[in-house]
Amino acid sequence: MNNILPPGQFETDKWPILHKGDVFNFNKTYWTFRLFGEVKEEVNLSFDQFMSLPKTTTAINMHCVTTWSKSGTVFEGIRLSELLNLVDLNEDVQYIKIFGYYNGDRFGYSANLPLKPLLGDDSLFVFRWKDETHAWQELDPKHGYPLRFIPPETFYLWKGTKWVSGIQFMKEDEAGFWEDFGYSMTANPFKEERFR
Ligand SMILES: Nc1nc2c(c(=O)[nH]1)N[C@H]1C(S)=C(S)[C@@H](COP(=O)(O)O)O[C@H]1N2
Ligand SMILES: [Mo]
Repeated sequence: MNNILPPGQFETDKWPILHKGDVFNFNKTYWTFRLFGEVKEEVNLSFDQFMSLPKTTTAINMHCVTTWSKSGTVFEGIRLSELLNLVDLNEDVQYIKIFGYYNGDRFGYSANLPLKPLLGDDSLFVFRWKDETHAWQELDPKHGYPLRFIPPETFYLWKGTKWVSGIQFMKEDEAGFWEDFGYSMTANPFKEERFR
C-alpha cells in the first residue's frame, strides 16, 4: 500500500469524528438501500440482503480535508462493484452520488464521485474495522453505523458518506452536499484538490 502522506496532511492514530447533523439512529425494520437514477430498473435492498452480499477486507488510508490522515486501517465491507452486479445501468453512466442520512432526512447528505475509480477492493461499504491498536470492532454510530462508504485514498474522506441510504447513477457529474458549499468535485488529496 502507498504510505506516502499527501501534501498538507499529518498522520493521526486516532480516528476523529466529523459530520453535520445528528447521529443516525439505525432501525433494521425500516432500513433500505436504494439503487436509482440512470438504471433500467430501481433496486431496493433490505439490510439483510445488503449484508448477504460477498465481503472484502482491505487496508485503506483515510485523508480528511481538515488535514488529518489515518493510514492502514483495515476495513471489512461490501465492494461497490458488488452492488453494480444488481443493476442494469443505462449507457454512459460515469458518475454516482452516494447518499446518506442528515438529521433524519434519508437523502440529506450526498457525495459525488466518478464511477470508474471505484471498481476495486478499496471502495467499500464498511461495517467493521481494526488497526494496530484496535481489534475488530463494529463501526461506532458516530462513524456511520450500520454502514458507511470509505472511498479509495485518492479522494478526501468527505466523499465517504456515513449512514448510507443509496446510490444515484448519473451521466453527468453533479455536486453533492459539501461540493455545493464550494468543496472540490474531484477531491484528490495528492493534488490538494480541496476547494473548487
Ligand atoms: N451522512 C454523512 N456522511 C458524512 C458526513 C456527514 O455530515 N453526513 N461528513 C463527511 C465528512 S466531511 C467527513 S470528513 C467524514 C468523516 O468521517 P469520520 O467521522 O468517520 O472520520 O464523513 C463524511 N461523511
Ligand atoms: Mo470533512
